Amino acid sequence: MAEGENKKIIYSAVQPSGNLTIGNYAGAIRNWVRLQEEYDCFYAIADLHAITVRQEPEKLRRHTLELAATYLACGLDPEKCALYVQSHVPQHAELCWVLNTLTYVGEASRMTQFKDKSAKHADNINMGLMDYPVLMAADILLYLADCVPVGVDQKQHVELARDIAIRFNNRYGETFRVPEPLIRRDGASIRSLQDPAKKMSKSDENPNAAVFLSDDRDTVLRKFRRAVTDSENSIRASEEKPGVSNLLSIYSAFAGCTVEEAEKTFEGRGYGEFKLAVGETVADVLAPIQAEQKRLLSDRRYLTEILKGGAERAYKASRKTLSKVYRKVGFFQGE
Ligand code: ATP
Ligand code: LTN
Repeated sequence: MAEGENKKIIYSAVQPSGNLTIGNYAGAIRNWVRLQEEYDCFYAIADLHAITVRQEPEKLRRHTLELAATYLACGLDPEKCALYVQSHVPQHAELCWVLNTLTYVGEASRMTQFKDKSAKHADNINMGLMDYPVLMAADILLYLADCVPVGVDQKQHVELARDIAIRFNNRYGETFRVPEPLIRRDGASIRSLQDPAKKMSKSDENPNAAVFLSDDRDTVLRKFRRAVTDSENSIRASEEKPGVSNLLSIYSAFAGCTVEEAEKTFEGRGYGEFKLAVGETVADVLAPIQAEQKRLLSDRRYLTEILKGGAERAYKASRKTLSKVYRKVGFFQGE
């Protein structure tokens, strides 16, 4: 990038809704670490989003601090990016309100995640669940983000954020930048180890479906040993082999190679050996992250300071956008 040229802005977040899975790592955080070297990055802990499904207050608080420690342990550097808790910056909820008036109930109710979560939490289809992508649009647009690194499952939400930005700009004049989703070819959609038709999710009821960043080596190896494959005994990626394809993409994300290279590595080998190798590769990456996370969690004062500093940066960056929005929509802001 040429000297003096403004750096691109990156925005992303994860909900503190439980232990992170290797899907969150491969699809999101791993990429954030790379991006912080070159861009202005804002990475939030999306607690406002998390309460759209029921959370126990004490657990939510604990998961928030654990997620902050995970961010740092995965290599995010608070000098290079703003790491903060979404609810510490009131502009998110404020902009969301304005954007709600530009979003149609029809389009929000057509979102895949809304339909999935409504089915899963049929006793709690609350307004927040439907508003979820609008709050996400507010997150992204507040910082005038150029790119949003996420897994495939969030692409539709980023597209809605784009539509809302364009709609606002058309109605009130150029205000928001129209963001692009940034989705990696590999690792962007890690599937459940028990049912590869589903994405690996931190809130799956089946404990063997997901590998958590906090799982110890034996647990990781056991979960991979039990992973669903097929009866063919041939290690190649293909639509008819969702279990094996998933293991190959996990391996490629954690070993730092392409799926084609992974196929070559395991050519002619048996499933047992393959699963063990995938498990070992994942466990090797997780071990130093776990050690660092544990160390960080024993220093809550430090974590609190980092989050405070991140929130101050985020506050400053987003305040300008919000007051511009308030002016554009016609809110009186004093003579
Ligand atoms: P929940 O189960 O509580 O809905 P989740 O596991 O789906 O949570 P999120 O907090 O919604 O996790 O997602 C955080 C980030 O991780 C997003 O960028 C999302 O796209 C990415 N992500 C989540 N699951 C996967 C997956 N299985 N493969 C790749 N990326 C994923
Ligand atoms: N909904 C996202 C988390 C999230 C997010 C965002 C991601 C909240 N706000 C803004 C990107 C940009 C998820 O991954 N479930």
